Amino acid sequence: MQYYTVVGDSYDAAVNKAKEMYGSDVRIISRRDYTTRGGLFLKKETRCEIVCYLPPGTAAKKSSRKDLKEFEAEAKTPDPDTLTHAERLNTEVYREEEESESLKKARLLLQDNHITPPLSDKLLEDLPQDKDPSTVLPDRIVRLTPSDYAMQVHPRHFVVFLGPTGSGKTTTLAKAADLYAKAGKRTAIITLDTFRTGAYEQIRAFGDALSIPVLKAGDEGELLSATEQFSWKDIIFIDTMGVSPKDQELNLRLRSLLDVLDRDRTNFMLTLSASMKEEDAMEQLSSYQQYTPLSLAVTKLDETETIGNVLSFSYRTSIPIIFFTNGQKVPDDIRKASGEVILENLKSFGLDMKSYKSQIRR
Ligand SMILES: Nc1nc2c(ncn2[C@@H]2O[C@H](COP(=O)(O)OP(=O)(O)OP(=O)(O)O)[C@@H](O)[C@H]2O)c(=O)[nH]1
Ligand SMILES: [Mg+2]
Repeated sequence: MQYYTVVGDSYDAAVNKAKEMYGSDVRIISRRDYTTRGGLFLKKETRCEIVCYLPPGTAAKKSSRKDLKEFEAEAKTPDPDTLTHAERLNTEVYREEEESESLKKARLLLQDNHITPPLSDKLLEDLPQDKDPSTVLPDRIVRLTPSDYAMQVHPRHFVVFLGPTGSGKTTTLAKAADLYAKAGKRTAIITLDTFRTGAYEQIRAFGDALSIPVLKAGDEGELLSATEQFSWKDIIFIDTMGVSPKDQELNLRLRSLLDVLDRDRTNFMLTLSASMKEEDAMEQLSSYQQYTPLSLAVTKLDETETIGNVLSFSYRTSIPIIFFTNGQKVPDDIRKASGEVILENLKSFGLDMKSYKSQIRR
């Protein structure tokens, strides 16, 4: 396979240039940000170098003669598989030298927190060279993490908890229902999980303890009647069964049940464990894509060291996190998502949380 190196003033500029030169099918395999050396009369400038290739079977864009020259000049990157060990080391050493200390530190901090592209790329964009990244990045992370305060404060009439088995849907739903009840909203719970033994009893026990009414609905008719009984409530929380994407029959059942709800009045909340890898979260999202999840509940913060994977997922999908949960206790172990919770869960930044919290704007 042929690899091409393209340099631009920024990542976007390099990608656009690559597309212009080689066609829109180009795939990017790596990027490197660096600052030109500068000199007596030369300003230091930031550059982004990307290495890309065309997947087999895609035709390279037809180049004009002028493009061809540029193409030849730029297409100097060897196939990494053909490099000797010494050549690879050489390349890496060269790259190490080019990267500034602060960029290196910033990359390590993001890696430590499992923050991945495209969020990590955005965070590193135009990073000031004269400032310690551990003071610049936390603020950027908070700002770039999608949020939806309107949805958090005034949820839609139906809030449906979706997510993989055991991710914490039922417990989080009970905690959230209590949170809004305490804030003065009239809340109720309907469970669609009538298949699993003990599922209704579990949510019913939470409802009884929190004084929130619970109904179960095993078919469309029962769901309709339950929503009518609770129509005077402000928020109706709907619990679902964890469904494997492979279980087509159960997926169809869930789909036809949820079709009863008025979509415009429904917020589908995807519940994911904080320790879930980003790729697995993407897979979960694609299996629930038909419902267009509008928000995330991130559970089990207490069981993980870092939250970068879920922040990266939220950024990549533009789905805001509404809740974090941090323990098994119902209803206590829940936090509304906020800059503060994000900051508390970043590691290696050496943050003095108290003074930092007082500085942030949200
Ligand atoms: N440590 C910890 N455990 C949690 C948290 N949230 C939920 N759990 C536990 O995770 C387990 C599964 O929680 P459930 O709420 O039953 O999960 P679910 O998604 O409803 O599971 P299914 O209905 O079987 O799909 C229970 O033991 C919960 O106590 C959390 O924030 N931290
Ligand atoms: Mg459940």
